[in-house]
Amino acid sequence: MKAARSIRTTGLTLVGALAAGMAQANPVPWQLNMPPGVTDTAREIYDLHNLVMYICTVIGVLVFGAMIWSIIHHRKSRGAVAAQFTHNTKAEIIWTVIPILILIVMAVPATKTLFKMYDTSDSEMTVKVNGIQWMWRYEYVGEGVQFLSRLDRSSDRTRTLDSGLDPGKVVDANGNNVYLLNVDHPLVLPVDTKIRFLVTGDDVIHSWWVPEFGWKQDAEPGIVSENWTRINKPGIYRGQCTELCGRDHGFMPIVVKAVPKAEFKIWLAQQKAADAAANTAQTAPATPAGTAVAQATAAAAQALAH
Ligand SMILES: [Cu+2]
Repeated sequence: MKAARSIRTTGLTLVGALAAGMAQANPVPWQLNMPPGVTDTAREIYDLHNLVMYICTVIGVLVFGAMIWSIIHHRKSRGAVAAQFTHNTKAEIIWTVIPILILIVMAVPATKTLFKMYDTSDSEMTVKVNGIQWMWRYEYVGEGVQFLSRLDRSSDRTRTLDSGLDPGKVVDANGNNVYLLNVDHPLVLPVDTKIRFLVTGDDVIHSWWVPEFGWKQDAEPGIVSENWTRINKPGIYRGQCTELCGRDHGFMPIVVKAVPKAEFKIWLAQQKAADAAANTAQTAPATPAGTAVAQATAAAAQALAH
């Protein structure tokens, strides 16, 4: 009874979340199926998955139905006598041709989607993703902006042996548990933009995976792999490294913050200004003039931030 109620409540929560069009990638208890995703690619994969699932269900019902019916109706206690023939050409042709047709029906849309997934032409921007033991480096190619993205300090403190801290208490602003799923610097990306990713590894093979985008890409040292995405909805999307890459493999999550285009431009300008200010502060001599330059740059960064 209690379980039934909890399933019902969870179901309602899930329906509510879907109805609100919530772009939150956090898992929900009793969640079924893959996430429909927030990119066209993810949506197509989701639909393909459902199509194949329906076909499998129909085949399963027919095959098991015929088996169960035969077992019951032709059982020995009813006096059934087994037929003695060994070959039936007509039956063999049918059970060869029908599966081939079913496979073709499934392969056509799947291949179309695959071709689309590998087509990185007409990308509007490029992000280089570099897997490092055990963090990610993101570089906005041509913009001069790059940074490291590491496990957030709260998860890191909690996961330390004998920390005595409760993983259940590592939550985001909305109270969702983000233990081992949060980073210090998320990858900020614009929505409605075709973004090409160049994915590589610094030391060992890692794999960059955000389920809501519908694909994952191995990050291999010495090889630059391509992929792309176009995010349709602003939101926070979480992922993980999915290649066993060493001791702290489980501690290199991925967080993508998708924002409207205008907001992204402001963010990028802020990053550039902040980098410039940091460089000036580092290289400028400790003279009143140098300090003035640093202050002016910092002021410019501030102005851009508001
Ligand atoms: Cu890794």
